Amino acid sequence: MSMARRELLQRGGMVALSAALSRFAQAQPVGSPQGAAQGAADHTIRIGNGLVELAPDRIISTTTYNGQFPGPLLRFKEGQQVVVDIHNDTDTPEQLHWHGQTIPVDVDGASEEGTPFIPAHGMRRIAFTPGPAGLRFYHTHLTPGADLSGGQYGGQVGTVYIDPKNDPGRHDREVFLMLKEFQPVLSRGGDMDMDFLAPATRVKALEEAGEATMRASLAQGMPHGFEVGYSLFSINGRMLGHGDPIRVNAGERVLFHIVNGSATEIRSLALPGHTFEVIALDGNPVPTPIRVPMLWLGTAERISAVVEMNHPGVWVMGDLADDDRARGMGVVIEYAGKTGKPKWTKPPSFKWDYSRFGRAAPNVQAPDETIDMTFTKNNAANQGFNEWRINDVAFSMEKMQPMFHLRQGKRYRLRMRNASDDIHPVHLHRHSFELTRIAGKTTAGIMKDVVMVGGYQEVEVDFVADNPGRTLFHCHQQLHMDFGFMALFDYA
Ligand SMILES: [Cu+2]
Repeated sequence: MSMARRELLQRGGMVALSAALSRFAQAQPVGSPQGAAQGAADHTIRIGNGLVELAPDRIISTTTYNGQFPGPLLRFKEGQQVVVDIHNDTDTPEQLHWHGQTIPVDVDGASEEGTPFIPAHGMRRIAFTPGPAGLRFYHTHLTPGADLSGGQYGGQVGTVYIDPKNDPGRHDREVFLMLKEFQPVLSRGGDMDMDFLAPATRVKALEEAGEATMRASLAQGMPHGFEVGYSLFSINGRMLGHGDPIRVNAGERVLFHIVNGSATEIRSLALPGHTFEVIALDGNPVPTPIRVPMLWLGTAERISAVVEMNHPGVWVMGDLADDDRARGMGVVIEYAGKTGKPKWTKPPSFKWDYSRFGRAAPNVQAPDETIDMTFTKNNAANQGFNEWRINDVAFSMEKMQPMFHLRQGKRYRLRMRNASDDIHPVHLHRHSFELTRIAGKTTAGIMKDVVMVGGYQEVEVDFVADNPGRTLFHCHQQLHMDFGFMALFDYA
């Protein structure tokens, strides 16, 4: 007898059993909540192939949620349980990760932690209590490695907004933006801007070590490890100029919720003549909401920002990189009564410094323990791909061994030291962390679940071990994650 059937019998559901049995034969009712296995789900997600029309002559076939890209916007209420049915119509077992939520291992959506797979041509019903409030997202969580049709290279990305118990602030309306590239190709060198972070302070020892390792590899005749580039770029699944414009009225305050849904890319966003008042990072309100002329989002980062529409016209809101914008990374903002060709002007130069949104921290709360992590790159070491290591260990998907052991209730500091010249948007599952030191500068009060660690820089974040169970830490750059850049925490 299957687990599912035994559970149903124990709940005394003989009457409902025959009707329910075919439906639940492949399901795995999970979570403690009574009744989660009965009745209709609050949301149903179907993983399957779909067509995405980025532009009339740019229609791509990829794996999607509910046949659309982005996946449906899911609105949850903070603290109010949801039941979600996830059907997998593909030939491959799947994981659906609820990024940025403090939920149990069983539903988090990471096999490394022990979340059961959604079987190929099967389904899982899950139930969980959403939180914390704010902008989250959901995405597939596999390691496709060299297969650029798999994982987050495809269309399995959607936005989650968890409505807070209290209203977040004054605005006239909300607009959700999903930034995403398609048609990935392997290349031998990145062209991404790596020079936008502040402070720019590098740690000399990390730089010397990283440069020496790289020189030695090249001297042995190794090529540079593969990178990924894209030919198509989109906002909300449409290339610039091919979706509906965002229509605004002069004087309006528009709250943008922006998700970087990329598998590998760091994105920037500017709107000529306007500023962004950043009110939340990764969905969490910031202590100091200030105005900035542009936004930068590492892979999987989110920003909520209010734009006061005080510069009438027809504008391109887009990426600073001309090539990426020309290939679709932008959206038109059109004021009522204004017509003409959308205009783009390059904004003045500006460095992205997380600590601007924090509060000064003369006395940062001391952690119970500090965990040191050093990130290293082994150039082109794995079939031409760079292999990534944390404290000299590349994560093994076969062994899945926890590297760090936590004690419940303790406050931990991660001191991350990047001995490579890449920026790594690192992510901690099932917890939020507080930024405490960015490239030598102390800060406090900024709660996030992804942080960009600059090339040869050091970043410190603190978190409280308050959500027991295996917890995955990884770089959110898909190529880095798939080739070693992961580690598991568990709770003793
Ligand atoms: Cu990385």
